[in-house]
Amino acid sequence: MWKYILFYCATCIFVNHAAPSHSADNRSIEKRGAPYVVKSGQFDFYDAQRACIFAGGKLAEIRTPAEQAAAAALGFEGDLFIGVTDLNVEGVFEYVTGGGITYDNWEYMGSFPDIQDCAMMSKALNYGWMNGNCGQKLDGALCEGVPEPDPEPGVSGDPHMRTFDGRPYSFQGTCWYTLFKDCSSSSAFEVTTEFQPREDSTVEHLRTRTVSFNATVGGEFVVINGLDIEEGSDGPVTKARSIHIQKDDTTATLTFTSKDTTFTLHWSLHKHTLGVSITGSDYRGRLCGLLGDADGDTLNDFLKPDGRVVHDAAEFGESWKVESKKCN
Ligand SMILES: [Ca+2]
Ligand SMILES: [Ca+2]
Repeated sequence: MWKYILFYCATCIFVNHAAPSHSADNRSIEKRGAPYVVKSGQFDFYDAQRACIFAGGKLAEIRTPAEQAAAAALGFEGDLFIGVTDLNVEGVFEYVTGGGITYDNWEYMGSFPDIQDCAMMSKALNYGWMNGNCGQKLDGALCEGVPEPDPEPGVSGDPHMRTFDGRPYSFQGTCWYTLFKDCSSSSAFEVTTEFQPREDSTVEHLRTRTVSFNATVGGEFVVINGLDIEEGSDGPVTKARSIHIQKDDTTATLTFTSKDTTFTLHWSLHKHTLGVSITGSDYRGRLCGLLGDADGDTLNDFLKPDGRVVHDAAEFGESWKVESKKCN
């Protein structure tokens, strides 16, 4: 299973390697405010510890009033475990990774402190600390040191584009280009996108954005221009539809499946972003276009239609221009 997400924004396109979720920990909801991250979920203390470690950090070890204030500023709901316990020596609170605590903000030491050994931060106590049962399921974990997702969605400016294999590059084309297509002999599908200059674009400094895209699967096609959808086919559609579309006021999601692979395009008109996620392996190394070949190797991504791999982003980008299609 492999999965990628591509984003177009006003001036940028990038693909995020979204890791598939394998565990309940990883599926937890996240609320972020440096240096802390809330992992929401029905966690006991040990689940909470795992959730933070799984995310690349640890349970929050609050050491100063400023850190306490930063944690409280997250404004989370409910009660969250933090990295403070007296599991080792009753009555001696330590950070979970070691060392006696240098700061505390206890509001309540529990009704049975001898058997209550794990600290939580509670909204009901104005984010003061409460000593409680380690096995109790709370509302989540307060983690620290959790790295930012890489790359961050919504970054503007460079890089403008990122391939399926994660290569970032800048390319400001105008008109229609092949975003990705089936490059095997079956040529089962092709997705093209139209770029147009933004309002703030100048002759010296061309800045373009995606305004529409076209998915063709077999004889069937869908054009999404803004949020106007045009559908059609070359001939009578004798089988079930290949392309499925869901739309609301500002976004459209288009999916199609070929062999074992499902392609999902998330279009946001407001941000001019287009995300592409892929599940399946049959097209590994068999795609081509602006998003590269998706074989897992970043270095060979600038593959032109003539089969040559180049280093120049502009040369690569322009090689995928669809000359036969007229601009709007
Ligand atoms: Ca205790
Ligand atoms: Ca590649």
